[in-house]
Amino acid sequence: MVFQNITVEISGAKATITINRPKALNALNRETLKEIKAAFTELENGGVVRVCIFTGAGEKACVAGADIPELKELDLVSGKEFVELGHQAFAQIENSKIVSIAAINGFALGGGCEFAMAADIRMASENAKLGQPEVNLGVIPGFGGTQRLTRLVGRGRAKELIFTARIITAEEALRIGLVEKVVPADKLVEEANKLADLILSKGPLAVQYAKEVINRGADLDLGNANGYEMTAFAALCESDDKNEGLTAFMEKRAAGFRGK
Ligand code: CO8
Repeated sequence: MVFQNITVEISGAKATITINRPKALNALNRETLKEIKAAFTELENGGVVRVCIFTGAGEKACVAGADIPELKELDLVSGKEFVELGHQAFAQIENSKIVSIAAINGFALGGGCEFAMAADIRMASENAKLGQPEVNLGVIPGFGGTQRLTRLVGRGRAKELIFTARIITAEEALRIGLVEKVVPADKLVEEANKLADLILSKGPLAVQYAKEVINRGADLDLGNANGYEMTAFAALCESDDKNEGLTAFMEKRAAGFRGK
């Protein structure tokens, strides 16, 4: 598939999707969202890629938000269609078997921050700036920001950030739990790849089930959430990976997982 606004690189079980509209600071217009969705669907259908890194082209921005000229044209009907497209793309990433890492190089604002929050893990460069500045434009976060930010940093912090449109540094984002790691800008790609490789070295089914159980349990009461964990654990006990992982430990060798 040929894309105009993104690039897709695949190396073994690892993919990198780079949003590539640097002149608009990689802002998400409809076409870009459609391309992200199509590329990710292709990775899922291929069944080979297990970790996907998302990042932005250029030095300045990961993604500076939804595309502002396109936003300006929206009415009730087209506005709903646009938010639905963003929600679908981000929910697909969040719920996928593929683990996602947002490598935040520079600005991740508005829809860009929302994109990063749909990923499983967020790694930021020291110069990254994050925020939900939509109220500056007279709108609210529309790609899940009101909900995912609240779940990540708590209701009070989410409200303070969204009501004031305050842009925060990578350091503050780390402190409040909006990103998991901050690294020097020139090491971001390397560190994101190292993290991807580390995850890829683990039992594939175990990582996949862990993601599913964490996500499904997050919005449930503890009893029901733990029910998911028990079911997933029991299912893994029947897997080749579990047999291989435990045998390898006892034989003091590296495990050769096959994801079965
Ligand atoms: N969309 C389109 N173009 C953009 C965007 C954007 N979000 N952000 C920057 N650009 C463009 C600029 O217009 C400029 O283009 P040009 O050179 O042609 O004038 C170019 O990128 C470079 O930008 P600046 O000159 O402004 O660069 P600065 O370094 O001075 O500033 C900032 C960088 C601070 C990132 C600044 O560009 C900025 O504030 N951008 C807007 C950030 C923002 O408000 N993002 C949120 C957008 S709203 C949103 O994401 C809603 C999500 C939910 C959508 C729901 C749909 C219904």
